[in-house]
Amino acid sequence: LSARASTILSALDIPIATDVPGVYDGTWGGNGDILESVCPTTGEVLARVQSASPRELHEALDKSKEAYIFLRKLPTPRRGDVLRQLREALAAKRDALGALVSLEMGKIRTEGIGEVQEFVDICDYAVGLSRMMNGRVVASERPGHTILEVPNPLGIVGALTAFNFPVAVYGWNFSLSFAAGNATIWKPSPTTPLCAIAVTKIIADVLERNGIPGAVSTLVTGAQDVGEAIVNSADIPLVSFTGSEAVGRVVGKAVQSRFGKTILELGGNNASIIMPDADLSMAVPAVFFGAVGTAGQRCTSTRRLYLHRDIAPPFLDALQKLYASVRVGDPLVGSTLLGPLHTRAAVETYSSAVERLREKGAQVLTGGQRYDQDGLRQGNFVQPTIAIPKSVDPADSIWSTETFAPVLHVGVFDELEQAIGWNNAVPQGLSSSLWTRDMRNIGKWIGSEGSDTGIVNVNVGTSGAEIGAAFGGNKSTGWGRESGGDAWKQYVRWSACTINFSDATSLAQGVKFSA
Ligand code: UN1
Repeated sequence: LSARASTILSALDIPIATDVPGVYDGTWGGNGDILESVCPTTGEVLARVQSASPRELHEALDKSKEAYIFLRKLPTPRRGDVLRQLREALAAKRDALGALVSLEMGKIRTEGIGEVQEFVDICDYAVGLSRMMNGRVVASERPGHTILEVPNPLGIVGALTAFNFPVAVYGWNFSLSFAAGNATIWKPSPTTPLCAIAVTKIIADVLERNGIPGAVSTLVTGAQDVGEAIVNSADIPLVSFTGSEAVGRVVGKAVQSRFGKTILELGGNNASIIMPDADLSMAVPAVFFGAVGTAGQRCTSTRRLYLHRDIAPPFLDALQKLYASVRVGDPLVGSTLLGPLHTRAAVETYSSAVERLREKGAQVLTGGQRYDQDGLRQGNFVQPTIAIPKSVDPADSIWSTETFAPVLHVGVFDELEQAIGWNNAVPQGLSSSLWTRDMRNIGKWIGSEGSDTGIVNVNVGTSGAEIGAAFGGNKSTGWGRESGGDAWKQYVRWSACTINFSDATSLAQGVKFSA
């Protein structure tokens, strides 16, 4: 193993030069298939991870059930206290864990650390929530009666997470799920098992110190079969899935067919709209970050750019200058802005998307190739690309599908209504952003005639949401909401309890039923 990798793994107590156990339910194990964690920058195999066998999966579920029975009795503010300790433990490892994200996933240093910060932030949020996960008292129409709406834990929550946020998405789910009193079982992306193992070690340590069973945060690394077992398990009332629309459709149907609940965080196909009165010194760098940041591998990445005709030429000039200045290379190097795509397969997806754009007569302003010079050839590096398709036809797959790579599609409009129409005309509905100084445009944009996405920004790019707001999207993005807002309410079962404190019975709606 390279020194670059071994330093990072050692700092997080991940074994080097032996197979790494990838299953945790209070004890570590892994007798299933081997998953290889491959560094997207160098192509080196970072570790061989032992995934869950069917039997271990079964045991992990049993352990999770027992752990839930323990956790549901712990008062909610006490759970909050454990999350406060977890917050401290994560913050203490912020740099080391951030480096592992850069090493294994490929995002740049500041974004790797930022992702750990998201987990820290959501812990803080859940600590606060742990004193505020309140139900309601409802006025009853009957004398001497009271109605309570009571949140109770669900049981086991399954979290199936994606490669692009290998730490934070579990953080969003685990923090709220734990505060609500559930055990959580985590199947991470098969290509980022080390991040999951490192996070689980940190959580397990905090749980152990508090005498809480480790299986309240169970880890089962594995491939499709492990995911399917969670999706189909009647013991898991809520499945939170982050990934593609194609897989999300299968997960959604399967969970629905057994009357389970889902939180789906699927594709984004996010647009930024630039009005002629926008401050371009703010808008251009924001579009640059939205489209090129994380090498275009956020659900919230900017994929469509709609420019008002009056500012289109200067905007594109300024944007191309930024694209030309991008520093590409090892994401662990502090000055790098563009790391690799996560997998070889993603490079293929990128190349065929660019090919299709060319076939369809799009003008490729910049990019379109792999980087294959020395130092980059071993990794999955691709040039960030700006393309102007011949026309804006939202029905064309160029516009209607999400390509998880740094490809930005540009269209030119004359009226805001037209751009909002284009924004809304795609199947996905995650994030969108309008750049303007005119409050009339803002009113239109955030109102009933405006953007139909879950995240609707003004003078803020499409990506980089804070945890305080509910995160998620509408339409084929799946309607799920995670982290802030009312997201916690999905991690509980609600009981409407009518209690009669009086000495007489009475029926609702004044119904009489006596002989
Ligand atoms: C994702 O891409 O799945 O808004 C999550 C953002 C981040 C989270 C993205 N806070 O870009």
